[in-house]
Amino acid sequence: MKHGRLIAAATTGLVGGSLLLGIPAASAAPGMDKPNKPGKADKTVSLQASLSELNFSGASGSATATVKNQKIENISISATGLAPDAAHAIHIHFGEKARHECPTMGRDAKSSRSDGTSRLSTADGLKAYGPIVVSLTTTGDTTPASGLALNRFPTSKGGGLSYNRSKIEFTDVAGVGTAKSIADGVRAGEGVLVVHGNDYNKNGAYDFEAAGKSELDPSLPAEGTDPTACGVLAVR
Ligand SMILES: [Cu+2]
Repeated sequence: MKHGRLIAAATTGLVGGSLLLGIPAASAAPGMDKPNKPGKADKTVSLQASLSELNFSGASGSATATVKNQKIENISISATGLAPDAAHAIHIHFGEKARHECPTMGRDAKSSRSDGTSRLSTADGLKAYGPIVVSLTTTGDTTPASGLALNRFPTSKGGGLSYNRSKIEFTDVAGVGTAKSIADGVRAGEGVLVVHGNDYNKNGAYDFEAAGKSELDPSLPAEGTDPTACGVLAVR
């Protein structure tokens, strides 16, 4: 009797082991070949960013996004303390070799205002956040090509801004990666949301007095393109 029990126990153990190892039990579980859960190709993540000031702007805010595969299903941003009644370029930045974080004035700011105050240009922050991969415009194109299309970015009303847009496709970006590699990075929490535009001398306009020309486009004032708030789009 004792011997028989041991054999039975050993046999049961083998059956259990084969199940754990994934050896097919298809005949015992018909219909289980399509599990009732998202497939590997269906990757949806929720991201959240807390926006903090750059360039001593006093701006702050938050953002949430849902990214499915290579598409931003929806992104919402709210911010306050921005240069009032001015256009604010907003981008998702990402670089394979970037630090995937917001720059700091102490570590990254290499530029100066006309009065000598340290300032962080968009280029100064590249090692931290990488190049533009998505332009969060209000209408039309959302690729990096629209990065400086200030007439299609949201305008702050009295310094406050809210933005919402759906169905934005990631695209291949030369020098950065494919749509898939960029989306993979952003879904992994490596994308950085950057809001631009500082009226440094608070004269009611982006002009050349306080900080000269933009390093991105000398026809634009640096006030219009320097970062003003930033947050990492972290996985919730
Ligand atoms: Cu940007």
